[in-house]
Amino acid sequence: TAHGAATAATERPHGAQHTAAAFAAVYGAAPTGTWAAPGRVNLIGEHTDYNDGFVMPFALPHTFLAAASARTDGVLRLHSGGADGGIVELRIDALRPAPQGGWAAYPAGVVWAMREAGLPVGGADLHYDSTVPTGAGLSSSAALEVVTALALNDLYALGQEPQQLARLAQRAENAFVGVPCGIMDQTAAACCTEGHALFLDTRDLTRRQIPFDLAGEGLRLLVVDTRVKHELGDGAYAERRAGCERGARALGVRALRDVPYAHLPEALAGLADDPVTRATVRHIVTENHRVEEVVALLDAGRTRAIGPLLTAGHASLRDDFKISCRELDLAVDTANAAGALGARMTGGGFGGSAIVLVEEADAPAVGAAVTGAFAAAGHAAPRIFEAVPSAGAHRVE
Ligand code: GAF
Repeated sequence: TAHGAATAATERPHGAQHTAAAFAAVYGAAPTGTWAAPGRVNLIGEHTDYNDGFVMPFALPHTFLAAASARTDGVLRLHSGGADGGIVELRIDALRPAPQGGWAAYPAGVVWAMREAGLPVGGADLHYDSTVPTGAGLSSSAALEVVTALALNDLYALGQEPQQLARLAQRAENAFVGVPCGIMDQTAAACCTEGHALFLDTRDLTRRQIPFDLAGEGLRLLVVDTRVKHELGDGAYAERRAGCERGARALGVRALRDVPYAHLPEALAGLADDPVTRATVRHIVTENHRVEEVVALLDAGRTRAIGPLLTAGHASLRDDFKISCRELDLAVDTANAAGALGARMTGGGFGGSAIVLVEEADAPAVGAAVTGAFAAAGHAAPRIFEAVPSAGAHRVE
């Protein structure tokens, strides 16, 4: 199928050997090792992770690769195969959090967060290659942070568990880069396992790997990258986050996770004079409930039955949380009309990607319908590929 070909073409254009060879060309010696961390899609549980709620991402086969060696002089050198501008050279004792542009802030922030945590990390040379689409809502930033954290963890024998590396990566993004994200994306990059979705409670960080063998069940999960660029740093994300905190305060709870689904009608009645906060609360409480319903269905082996919950989640993000856009709505509506089992936007919103659950036999027609609808509406062609639940961060060589 067309999307199958797209997957094959984008998954591994480089590979670890290419990345190690590129490192040697840039720095003049072979690297000590090469590490990988994946992008993700979120199956269900959107904007719940900063409300102490539930999420269920899985890892994509698309990864950030880092070839790396330690240095003894406290210098950090960063080079990316995908970015212009040569080597970025920094002194690790001079790293300071500041709103800063550019890709190098993410790995530099990880080194800063490790030093802040008192970990004995030193300098390093790193070269990166990536097959994770950027700005597509597929967590390329978290993949970059986590692959850096894992490489340094191994090079300096820091002894951090994957979830601790995810925490350090989130701290880098929150405090150094200045994006107020939750813990979902970094945990997905660090902790996902092949063939599973990761059910994560973001309050206590307990997690469960839920078997999610789409191919084995004759299903496909398509990613539709709308190519509408989303930007987490643009203020809308922080605004939604503040709205959730306002809701929790108004309801007298620590976080919106503490509003039981069964008490939603009373909670909403108490917010009758504030329609924006009311809709915000309704999204978070119903979304947490949808995650629990999806988990119950997957545990019962009823994968096809999650489709309507995905679509309901999209409606909630569109109508209550107000973070969808025309292209995402078109992808979801067209896919469903063409016979998908369910579809929703995934990730932070305002662009990026949608996911579509579909019978294997219907995948080509559904993909073609979405492509056709985008052309008819005058939108740029979407990039459609298949998402196969893949491994979390690991050492490659
Ligand atoms: C972005 C953030 F980085 C995550 O923490 C999460 O809030 C997500 O948006 C929405 O579910 O990916």
